[in-house]
Amino acid sequence: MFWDESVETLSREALERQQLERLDASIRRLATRVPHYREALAGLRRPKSLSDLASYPFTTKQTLRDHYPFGLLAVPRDEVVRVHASSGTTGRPTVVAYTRGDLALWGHVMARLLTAGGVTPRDLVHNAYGYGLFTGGLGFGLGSETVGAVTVPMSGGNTRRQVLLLEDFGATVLCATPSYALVLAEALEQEGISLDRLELRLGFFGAEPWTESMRREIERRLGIRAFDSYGLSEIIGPGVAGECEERSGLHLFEDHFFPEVVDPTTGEPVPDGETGELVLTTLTKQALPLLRYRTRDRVRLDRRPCRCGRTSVRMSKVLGRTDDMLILRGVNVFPSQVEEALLRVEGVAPHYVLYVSREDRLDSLEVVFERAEEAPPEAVERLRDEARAEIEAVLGIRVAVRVAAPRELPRSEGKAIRVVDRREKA
Ligand code: DLL
Repeated sequence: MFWDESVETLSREALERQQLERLDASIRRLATRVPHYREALAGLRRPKSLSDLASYPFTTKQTLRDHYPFGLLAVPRDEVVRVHASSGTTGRPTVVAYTRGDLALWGHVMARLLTAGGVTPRDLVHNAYGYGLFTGGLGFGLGSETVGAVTVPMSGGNTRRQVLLLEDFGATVLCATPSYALVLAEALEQEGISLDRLELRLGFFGAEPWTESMRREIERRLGIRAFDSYGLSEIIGPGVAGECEERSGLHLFEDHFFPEVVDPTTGEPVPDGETGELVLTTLTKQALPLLRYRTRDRVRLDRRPCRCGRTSVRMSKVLGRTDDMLILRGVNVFPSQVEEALLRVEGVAPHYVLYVSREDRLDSLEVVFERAEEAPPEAVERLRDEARAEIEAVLGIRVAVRVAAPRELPRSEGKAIRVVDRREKA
């Protein structure tokens, strides 16, 4: 049940003592080894308590861009053994680096994450996260190997082959983006492979937002228990936080990644239980330690003990991004709200895209979703009206809705594109 009980059930006092020691060491490393931080930290005192962290400067994606590709390294280049990169929406990717020690740390936190969901050395892990510069594939692969499970490095794509091997190898665990998990479910249905021919029992999904309704859909169609996994390349990749068998929040591996939640506008800390932007400080990373990194992910934290026995803070699902929030005629719209509303409607398939446009200086939103099955025109109309009513009730604004045919919308092998914003940017 635990990968490393001694660290996972540490008392809060012991944990906080360890965090402060590690924070102090990490800040000293940054100030002596990284020119950017030497400048940013000049004149600041060493932290005496964890709350002192709030007086240190933030790091943002822009900081990483400004020092592209290797300007923030805290070790000599010859200690680096791996790089990854995350594709940004604009221009150059964000590059991150690992020492051998960082890879061992990554394997350790990923092993904790997989073990918390019930993976053991007897499992066969079908890893359909993309391998390459994206951190999903190699991160989950490393974790699965660290646990000692048989690891199948499928990567994304070639869906027919994936379903064949899922069955032939008798995979018990699936790792994929939630949107790709549904593509696999669809392919299994198309190939006529029924669930009793599979041995799948667990799934680890993340890298993109997904809702509880999506979880139920994946669980039903793949016959598994689905767990949410969170992480980001800048901090380590997947392995920052993950659900245990209680599935009441994601245990954040705070002995290595120190979390704060701040008001995204003012940068001021918000109390536990309130939603704000997650800010992470690495405590033990070597190649690329980061101080107060603004993730732009909106979450809540819960420090109450979990029934599983782990003492680490739990974070909510990612409730949206501070920057994917759409503002339509003054109304804040999160794609996840639309997803929740849509999936409440019988006959809607979990594939949808939000198109935002502006005509005569007025924003409009069109939601295109697929129907689950072929249906006569009257039924399609009914589905459209019902979906529109659900969405409008949640958002409080008028939306246009189009019902696409089954399998009409493009499928992604990695992260799904849910929003197409056609408004001209100022
Ligand atoms: O997506 C790391 C990862 C891979 C996590 C596989 C889980 C599974 P990046 O490509 O750097 O890294 O993207 C990081 O993805 O800031 C979130 O906005 C989003 N994200 C990651 N996990 C989740 C999740 C990987 N479980 C960005 N729910 C993050 C919602 C997620 N969003």
